[in-house]
Amino acid sequence: MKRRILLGAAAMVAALSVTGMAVAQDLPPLAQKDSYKVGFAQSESNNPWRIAETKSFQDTAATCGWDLIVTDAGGSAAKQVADVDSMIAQGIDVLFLPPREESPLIPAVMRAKAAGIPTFLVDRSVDPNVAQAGRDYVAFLGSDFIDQGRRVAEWVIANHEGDGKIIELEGTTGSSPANDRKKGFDDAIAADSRFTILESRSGDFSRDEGRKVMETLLQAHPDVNVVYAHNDEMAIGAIQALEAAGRKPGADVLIVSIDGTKDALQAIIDGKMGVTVESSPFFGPLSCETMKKYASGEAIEPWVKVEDRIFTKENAADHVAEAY
Ligand code: GYE
Repeated sequence: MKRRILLGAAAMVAALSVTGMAVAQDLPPLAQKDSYKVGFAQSESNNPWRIAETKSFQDTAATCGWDLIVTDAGGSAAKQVADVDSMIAQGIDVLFLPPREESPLIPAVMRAKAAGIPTFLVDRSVDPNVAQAGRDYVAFLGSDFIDQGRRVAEWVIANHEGDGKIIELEGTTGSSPANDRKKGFDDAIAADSRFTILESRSGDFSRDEGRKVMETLLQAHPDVNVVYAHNDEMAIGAIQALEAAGRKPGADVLIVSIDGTKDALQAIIDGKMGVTVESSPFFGPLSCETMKKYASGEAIEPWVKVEDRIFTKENAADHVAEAY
C-alpha cells in the first residue's frame, strides 16, 4: 500500500514538472460529432438504485446522440473489467464507468486511456493514489460520500435521545462510497460520547445481505438502538430482520441511511426510518452535459460534484411519488 502511494505521488510530480499543463494534456481528446459510440459498464443490477441509474443512461441516449452499449457485471469486479475490455475492442468513443471497487477496476481505466478513450467515472471512484482525474481519466461525477456519512451522524446526534448503541452496515468492501460513508459517519459520531459503534460489517449494499447480517448482529448485540446502513436497501433489510425478531424499528431502534429510494421514503412516512441523505442515481443528463463540454474543449473539474438533499418526516411525502 505504502509503495503504491509513493509511486502514484512520484508519477504525479513527474507529470507536473514537465509543464504546468502536462496533466490535462495527457488525456485522450474527444471529437465534436453528432453521434458517439458510448459504453456504460454497470456493476450490478440487484437494487433499485442501479436500475434507476442504467435507465437514466438509456433515457439520455437518444437526446445526447449516444449509440449506447450497456453491460452488467452482476456484482463481479473481474467481469466489469472484462466488460470494459470488450467495449474497448468494439471501438467505443467514450466510457462511463461506475467502478465496483476502488482498486480492481484501475487496469480497465488505464487500458481505456491507452486505447485513446476518454473515461468518466460515475457514482463511484477509484483509488486516487494510483489513478487520477485529469491524468488517467477525465473526471469523477458523483456525490461527496464523506459528507453524506457526516450528515447522517449529525442528524442522529441532533435527534436521538440518550445513549446510542450503533450497528453499522457497510456497503461493498473496497468501494469508494463504503470507505467514505464509514469515515464521514464514524469521525462525526465520535465527537459525541453518548454514542458507541457496537459493530460494523459489510452487507454489500444489498437488501438480502443487509437482512442476514442484521439477523446475526442482533443476536450478538440485543442492546442495539441505532442502525446506520450505508444505503437504503440494507436499511430495509435491517428493518425486516428487526421486525422478524419482534423489535420495533422507529420506536425502539432508530434506522438511518443514504440514497432516497421509494421504499426508504415510504419507511420514513410509516415512522420506521428516521432519515436518508440523498445520493442520486440520475447520472444520464450530467454525463451528457459533461461529455459535450469536454468535446468542445472546455476544462472539466476533476470532481463534478452532485449536491444531495436530505429526506426526513418533514418532506418524505413530497418526494415519494417521484422516487425510484
Ligand atoms: O448508494 C448504492 C449503490 O455507488 C453511490 O451504490 C453508489 C451506491 C449507492 O449500490 O445504493
